Amino acid sequence: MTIIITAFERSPDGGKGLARDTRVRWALEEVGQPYEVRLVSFQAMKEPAHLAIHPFGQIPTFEQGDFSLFETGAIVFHIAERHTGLLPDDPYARVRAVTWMFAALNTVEPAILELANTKLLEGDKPWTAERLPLVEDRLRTRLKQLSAHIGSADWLDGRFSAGDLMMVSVLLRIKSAGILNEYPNLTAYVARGEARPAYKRAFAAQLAVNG
Ligand code: GTB
Repeated sequence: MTIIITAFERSPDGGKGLARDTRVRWALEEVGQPYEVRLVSFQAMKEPAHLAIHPFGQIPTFEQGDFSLFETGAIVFHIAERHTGLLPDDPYARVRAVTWMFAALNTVEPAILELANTKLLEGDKPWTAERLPLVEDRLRTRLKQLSAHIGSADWLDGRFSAGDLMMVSVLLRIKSAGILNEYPNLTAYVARGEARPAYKRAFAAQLAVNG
């Protein structure tokens, strides 16, 4: 049964690959599963047909026949569970990889989103000049901890896993912000993710739509 994902009809990032369909495309490319994409407008995302598969009216979604999913964590986990290549066989290594997926989404991504929101949504507010350094320092705390964990390793826990896919995807959001460059091993970690052939195919596919 064909896998269909949804993505922005036109991503506001103009093809930088920062919208969250890229991580789903990447996961599908890693496990060698073909997929189709249904492009949706901002308006269509809020209409009943889309709300039936995504209660919050967002992208991406995943459909296969009658089955549908939303939330990139759940989608990437489902892909990784059903196909080989993204989760180790050893049950303990497997749950550690899943732990890193949660860590990416629950511990690192919120600090990155807080910075993005402070700059993009509150940049013109009178308190932003005072608040921004606090938000940046909270993110630095997380990046420093992550950097200490990775050290000189290539990946978070042995071989590349869905945990790395999610962590690299999350960190890509701050690649151009400068703050990531304060942690050279994290910059190198993100570059290793971007160098994977599966990532390159995913990036090219979204660029073909948004570039
Ligand atoms: N927790 C959900 C998940 O992981 O699936 C979050 C999904 C989400 O935020 N989707 C966004 C969306 O549909 C697109 S990815 N937004 C439309 C809406 O809420 O109405 C977030 C995103 C958007 C744009 C950029 N960009 O332009 O750089 C980057 C990331």
